[in-house]
Amino acid sequence: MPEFKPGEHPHRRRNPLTGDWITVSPHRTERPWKGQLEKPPQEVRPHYDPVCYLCPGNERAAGVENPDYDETLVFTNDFAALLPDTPPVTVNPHPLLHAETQPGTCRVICFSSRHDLTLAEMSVPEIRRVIDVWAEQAEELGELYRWVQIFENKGQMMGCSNPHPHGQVWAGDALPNEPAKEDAAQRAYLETRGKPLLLDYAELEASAGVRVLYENAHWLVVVPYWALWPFETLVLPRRHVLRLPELVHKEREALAEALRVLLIKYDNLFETSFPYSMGWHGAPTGDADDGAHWQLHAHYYPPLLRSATVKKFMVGYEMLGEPQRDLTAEQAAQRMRALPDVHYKLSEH
Ligand code: H2U
Ligand code: ZN
Repeated sequence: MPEFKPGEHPHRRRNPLTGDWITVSPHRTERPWKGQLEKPPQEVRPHYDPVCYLCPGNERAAGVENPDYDETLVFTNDFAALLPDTPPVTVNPHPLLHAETQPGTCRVICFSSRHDLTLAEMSVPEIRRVIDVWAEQAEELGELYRWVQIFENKGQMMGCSNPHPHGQVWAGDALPNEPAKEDAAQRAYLETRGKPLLLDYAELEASAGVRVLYENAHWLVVVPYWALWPFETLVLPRRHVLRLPELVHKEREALAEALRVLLIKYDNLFETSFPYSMGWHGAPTGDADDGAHWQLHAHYYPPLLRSATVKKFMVGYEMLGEPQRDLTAEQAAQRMRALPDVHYKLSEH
């Protein structure tokens, strides 16, 4: 038998946060560059769009008018998926039929009053402001609910309804599937190894270097070993932090720098406004334990594979078996590391 080469032989990698496996098929790696790839026309958006429901002063559904804000804006989603006045009930008439209600709330966060910006094109102080709002929301809603999910859906490809830079927060009393898996895995790791899983992982990645695409004194951005999306990344603090509100001033500044570089690299990859879903995971709030097995982190899940228009489909084997990728995490990290950290729109061609 030949010696195993992870860059050549099909193999499976295990996600220690969820226990899920992914198939890696590096021998199939896409012919790197099939000549010039067509770019989608660059969209030019106005600073203010009179029909945008997120722009300052405009009317939203239900006839509410947005204030004339100039930095960020937070409001309760007019079509919230979770509602606070839901009675707590479990229905379980048969082991096969099990449901429970979940009181909660949903909010929308505008990252900027400017309709034409994205986080990738915002300055460090402007991104820092968004981080502060995320932390405020995590703090405020964490006092009311067990799980506060801060996220951003960016781009039409991800089903985002409006290009105005914004994210969402959904908060509820249940621990959803993904954080529930991460909770169990991190708890078990701390019990057996005596250290938080993702703190150990950050140290491992920092010393290996091969999957790191950006680092500063407080943060590490990596393509995780077990990434399933081609250019998936994980943003990790270098010290033990349970939740966003705990981040101190210089950590928030450094995070704004890290996110800015990451998002610029993403846009530069295919010279397009890069679509993704991202979100923060931190210790649940109000559990009996202190959540010390948790480590704060952000996941970025971008769908693009080969160009501004070619996305990866999670279908077939991936729906029925398990996710599969061609490009290895190491190759993706190398590609991203090599990209400039000046936004393509600002650099001379
Ligand atoms: P996306 O990020 O997925 O496009 O969602 C934007 C949210 O804005 C969506 O959840 C809400 C939608 O319910 N929304 C309002 O709260 N008010 C409106 O007037 C339109 C959209
Ligand atoms: Zn707008």
